[in-house]
Amino acid sequence: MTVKKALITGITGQDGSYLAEFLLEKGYEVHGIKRRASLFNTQRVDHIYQDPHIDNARFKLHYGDLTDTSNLTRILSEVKPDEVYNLGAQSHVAVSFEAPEYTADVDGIGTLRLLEAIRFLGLEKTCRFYQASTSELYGLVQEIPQRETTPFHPRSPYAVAKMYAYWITVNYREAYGMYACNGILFNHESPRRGETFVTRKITRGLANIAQGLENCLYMGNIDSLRDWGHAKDYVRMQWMMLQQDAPDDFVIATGVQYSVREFITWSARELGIELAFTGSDVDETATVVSVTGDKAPAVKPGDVLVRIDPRYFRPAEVETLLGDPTKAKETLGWVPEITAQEMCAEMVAEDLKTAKRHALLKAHGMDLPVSVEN
Ligand code: NDP
Ligand code: GDR
Repeated sequence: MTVKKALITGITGQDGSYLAEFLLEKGYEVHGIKRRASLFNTQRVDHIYQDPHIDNARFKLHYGDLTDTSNLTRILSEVKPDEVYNLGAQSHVAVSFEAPEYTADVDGIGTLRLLEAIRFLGLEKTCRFYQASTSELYGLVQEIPQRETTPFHPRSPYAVAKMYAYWITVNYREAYGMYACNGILFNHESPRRGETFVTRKITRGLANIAQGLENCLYMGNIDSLRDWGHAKDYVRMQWMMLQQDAPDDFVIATGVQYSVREFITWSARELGIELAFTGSDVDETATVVSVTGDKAPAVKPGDVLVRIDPRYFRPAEVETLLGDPTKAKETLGWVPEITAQEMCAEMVAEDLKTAKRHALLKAHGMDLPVSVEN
């Protein structure tokens, strides 16, 4: 039996790591592109690393970058993958306002570079292509809930770059008959979520506060509404999209929406902390009403755990996102298995373990710096 080969850009990211695990379990040979960094950046995939010196290693990393055409072409010509998952991106919306040109280069033109390299190498009829599209395309929403037919109105340099990537993927499908799909994924999170995205910032920040490592969590727009799913559920869907008879684009979402404020409330409750929100706009705060159990020894009633810092407001905000995953359910039989609350509990539990380790070291005079840049 021939082993299928997959190439994942962004393999060191949240989704890339879960997708690599998933594909290895399915028997694939998994190749990933990692960026050169001055420190190790493979923490999310270290547990599935296979020594390349052993026979039949099925997990291989290649140095590369979505800004480097010749590098992408060489890797594709060496690997000749059956499936390419383009997950690599400057994926932070707020950062895209600070680095718009780089974001456009990586997230927009990077997608073109990959597609064109596939075509240039004559792989367009054999290689299936998945593009990590996003609910941010809907931006200023034209319809609630958002589905595949809802018009786009991107609200950030990130979303505009991703809009180019969306359409160039459709274009290569129509122009060259490529099997190319867009997954329009709504927010999905996990304990492996980057520390500066809102859910992880909250679970990690509150766990640190619970253990006395930080004092206060500074947030942006906590009225913002999102449709949050679990990354594990969503990477399964990325693979399913490439196993159909014909390529198509799908919204992947849970169909349920919550506010950032609700996510803060759930996270605090996982730590035994009950919060009361008072004030409004930049003066809104969350104060501790009660603490039960032993998960938050450093917190007491009356402490202010959350404040607003306008630094985290965005020049243009996406206030509300809610997806309609009907097409994915009906066509692919996909339903998410993990709820937002279950995911929140898992994230808090993982961040609490780390915070406890840090607190223990601190108690023994081995004070490790806790990065709070967010
Ligand atoms: P992450 O930010 O966790 O991972 C991004 C990955 O892209 C990392 O491996 C990163 O490498 C890599 N990368 C960044 N810049 C480059 C570059 N110039 N060349 C090559 N690789 C690069 O994102 P997620 O895993 O959360 O998301 C995966 C994809 O899905 C992204 O494209 C994102 O925009 C999109 N998306 C995500 C959603 C979500 O809610 N998570 C929802 C919808 C879409 P390094 O580790 O070195 O930084
Ligand atoms: P988003 O995710 O912009 O939706 O993009 P993020 O978690 O960054 O923000 C969600 C919402 O929370 C609000 N918010 C804050 N966000 C951050 N990061 N930090 C804060 O302090 C804060 N306070 C409030 C934001 O304003 C926003 O409304 C993510 C990324 O994964 C994209 O790559 C992906 O395409 C989309 O999800 C779908």
